[in-house]
Amino acid sequence: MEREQALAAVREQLTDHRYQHTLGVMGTAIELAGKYGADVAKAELAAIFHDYAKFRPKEEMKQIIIEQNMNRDLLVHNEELWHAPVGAYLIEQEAGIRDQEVLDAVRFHTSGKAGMTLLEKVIYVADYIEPGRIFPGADEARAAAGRDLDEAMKLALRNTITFLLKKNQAVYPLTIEAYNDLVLKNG
Ligand code: DGI
Ligand code: FE
Ligand code: FE
Ligand code: FE
Repeated sequence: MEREQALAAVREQLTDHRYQHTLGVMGTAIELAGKYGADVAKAELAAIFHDYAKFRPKEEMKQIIIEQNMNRDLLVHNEELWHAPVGAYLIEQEAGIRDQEVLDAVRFHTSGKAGMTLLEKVIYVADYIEPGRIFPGADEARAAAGRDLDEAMKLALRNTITFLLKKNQAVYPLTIEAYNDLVLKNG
């Protein structure tokens, strides 16, 4: 799919603010893919579609999780997690995206997981460091992304987990597994 067509499809689904975020993720993902040797076209497509389901009604997402036999654990965790796997499903259904690597990059962009592919890491990190992200820790992760993609992943995961713990929220198992995987492999 061409960039303009993909952006038009996504724009209808998002608020202006979230669309601007998506443009930021697209630019950052293209940069990271070029730097680390991921497929730039796939990174662009996954970035454009990564938040496609962000504003779907909670009930619709819940129904898709049940009907498509996604991990039932999702339902007891924060619904912020749902738009990633539901998005992967909907962009195949509604936008005809068939590339499994692209679909997985969307599927795991919020939780992460152990053993992420280069493309999945590019999207996860781009989502965290795109220029519109101004939360504490974003600059540190940005600097790390210039040196080492795994280091940036680890920082983003650590900050996300710390943020959840401070808010007394549960941490989704895949997020912990993503973090442990990087620490056990790279220290
Ligand atoms: O959709 P975005 O805002 O661009 O970013 P995202 O898809 O990374 O979603 C971030 C939100 O998801 C943020 O509010 C924290 C939440 N989140 C990420 N990992 C976990 C999580 N929430 C819970 N409860 N558990 C997690 O492991
Ligand atoms: Fe998201
Ligand atoms: Fe994220
Ligand atoms: Fe996002």
